[in-house]
Amino acid sequence: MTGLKDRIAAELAAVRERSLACTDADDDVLTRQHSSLMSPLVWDLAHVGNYEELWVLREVGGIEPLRPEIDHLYDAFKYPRADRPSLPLLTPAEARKYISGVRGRVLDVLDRLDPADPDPLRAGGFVFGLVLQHEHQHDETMLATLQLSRRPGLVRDGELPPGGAPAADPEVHIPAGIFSMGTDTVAWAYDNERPAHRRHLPGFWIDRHPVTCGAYLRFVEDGGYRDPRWWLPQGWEWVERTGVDAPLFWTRDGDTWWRLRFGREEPVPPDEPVQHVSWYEADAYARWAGRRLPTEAEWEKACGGREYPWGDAGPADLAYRANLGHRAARPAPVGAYPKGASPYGVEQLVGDVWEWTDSWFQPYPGFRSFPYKEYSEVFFGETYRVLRGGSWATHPSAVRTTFRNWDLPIRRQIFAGFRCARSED
Ligand code: AVJ
Ligand code: FE
Repeated sequence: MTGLKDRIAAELAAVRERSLACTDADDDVLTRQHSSLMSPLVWDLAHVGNYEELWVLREVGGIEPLRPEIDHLYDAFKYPRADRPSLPLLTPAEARKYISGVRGRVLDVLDRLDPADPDPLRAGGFVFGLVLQHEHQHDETMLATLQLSRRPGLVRDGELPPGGAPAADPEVHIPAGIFSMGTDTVAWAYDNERPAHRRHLPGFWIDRHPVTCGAYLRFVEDGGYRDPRWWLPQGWEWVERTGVDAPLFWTRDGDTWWRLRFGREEPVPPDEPVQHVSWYEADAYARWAGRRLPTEAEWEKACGGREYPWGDAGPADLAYRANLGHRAARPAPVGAYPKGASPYGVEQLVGDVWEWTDSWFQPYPGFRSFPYKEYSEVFFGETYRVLRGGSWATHPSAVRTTFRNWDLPIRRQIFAGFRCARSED
């Protein structure tokens, strides 16, 4: 079991390197509120350390609070994001010192861990998986904040494989039948992914690839944002109230469409999955196209029942399987990952863009909150829509085919797109 501890230690080091890279900026950039939707970056930085302190040091390690007076500042439920810049937050230097102090003690707790301990926080190193995934999720949130800040230069941007030729059959048929949804066996899966349960689905068709910017542009140019036929009533109300007429960060200049990406203007790339669309936009596009969004059950069935669409093997050969882990700062063109296809031949399910589904974020039958209600349970209901599959910004340890993300149907700053589905005739 030393293999597991070594892996955890390496992953903890890697995620911290990533968080520090996302916050390698002047104090002014870190303490300013770039958008009322987001926290100042320095809040996310100290919050991940505080979360690690609460769960690893206090809960598992039995260690006394290091700085009990700051807990309330980093409780995500205490103050709305818009109010966080006026709180007496740790400065960037204090935050870095605090989180590294926490981390040193966390490594001591890891050293003493017995992964065979049946306590559910300790078994298989669960609590370390919890804090690792939490920090990666906040790193993705920080990237969304940086994108909203419209600042150039802060974000790593590498090469991606080229796209493929247009698919001969752009839709894939998934036959009717029972499949197993969710998991009992993935060690670090969240409570909302559990328990595994059987579901029957009628046969359906699902897009081989996510919807591209080029396809989405046809909806825009066909007057999709001016025609209430395509929109649910609340979606149409949102269009009228906000005046949106294209994905977030898109602008038109004569006949050319541009998109702003981390402070740089670029022509909208026709073959890239569209991102920065709300659930309402995804839903309206699907209706315009004579289709619908897949349910999350359909999306998960299309993955073929493995931890990643291409198999259960970890992300060792990820570079040619999926665009995850912030290799570049954008989705890859469609067709870039034939080796990442699911057994059904559905591509780019994991990575590139989070995919909106038709489903509300609801508990699975037999759900039990663990280790705390505020991770999943307080969000269940008909308020949040489920997203699946992770984006280019998602780390492979923080996504899998059973992973469930959720957000309000108006949200567009996340790296979210979609694919379409349709029922059998
Ligand atoms: C699962 C991405 C919706 O960011 O609100 C971070 C993850 N939970 N800290 C969020 C999370 C607690 C969560 N999402
Ligand atoms: Fe958090």
